[in-house]
Amino acid sequence: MSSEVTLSREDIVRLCERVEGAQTRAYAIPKLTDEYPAMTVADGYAVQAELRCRWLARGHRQVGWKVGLTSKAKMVQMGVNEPSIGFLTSDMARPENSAISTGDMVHPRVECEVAFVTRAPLAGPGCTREQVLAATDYVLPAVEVIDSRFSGFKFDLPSVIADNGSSARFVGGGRARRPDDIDLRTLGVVMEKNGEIVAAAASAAVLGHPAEAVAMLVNILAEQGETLPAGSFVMSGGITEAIAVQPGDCVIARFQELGDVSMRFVA
Ligand code: OOG
Ligand code: MG
Repeated sequence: MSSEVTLSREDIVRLCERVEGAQTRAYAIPKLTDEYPAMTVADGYAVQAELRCRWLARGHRQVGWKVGLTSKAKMVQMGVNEPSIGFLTSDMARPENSAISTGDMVHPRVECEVAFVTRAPLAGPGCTREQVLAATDYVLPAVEVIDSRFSGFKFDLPSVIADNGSSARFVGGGRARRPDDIDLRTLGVVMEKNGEIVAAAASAAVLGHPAEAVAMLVNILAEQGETLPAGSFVMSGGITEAIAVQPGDCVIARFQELGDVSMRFVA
């Protein structure tokens, strides 16, 4: 990590509790840098690590990780110029075609992503796209429902990292494929909301190739002294910009070669 931890242990715990309260009770908070303007990316990850410890201690099961802010569309939308990572737990998963409640989220948005499931462990530094592809069991289409806990969905990198990359829900579906059976750079993706196309892009939007984002994740994990175990579920980052949803909305993400993922939102 190019930055150092500057927050005290007390401040890390305090900020973790603030984020945790906003996540579990679904209310908006000001971005953390309003109070801690000198907060660094390393500070953001220190708060995220504390949050992860608490979720796991409470019995939540980690299923993998997500990479975010990997596409130009997302960086422009959020005003950030560097990717970030966050953890995913089993209770964030929702079945395909299900009704997802918005009452326990602040201001949910949906984005189309390619998800990877690994069959061999991966470790950085220096992890490459080729190593990721060799360790991948299959890829599948997914929709991430992100929910920044920050007012107006406005944040900077240290704040969004502390908020676990806005992770809230995710839905995998469609058709799982072996990574060497398809060209992961050129997959066309269309997001429909209530029958209308609201976003479209190609998978190369994610760092030229979604496996590149997974390699970057593994290298960020290495900086935190972690590896990516076999059997991990990894969301490689929004291909399109994120679209706001509300109760009554029906969303279908259509992926070339990988099929569709649908869900609807209820109060
Ligand atoms: C940060 C999370 C970004 C992605 O796929 O780019 C993300 C946010 O936009 O709230 O998940
Ligand atoms: Mg995402």
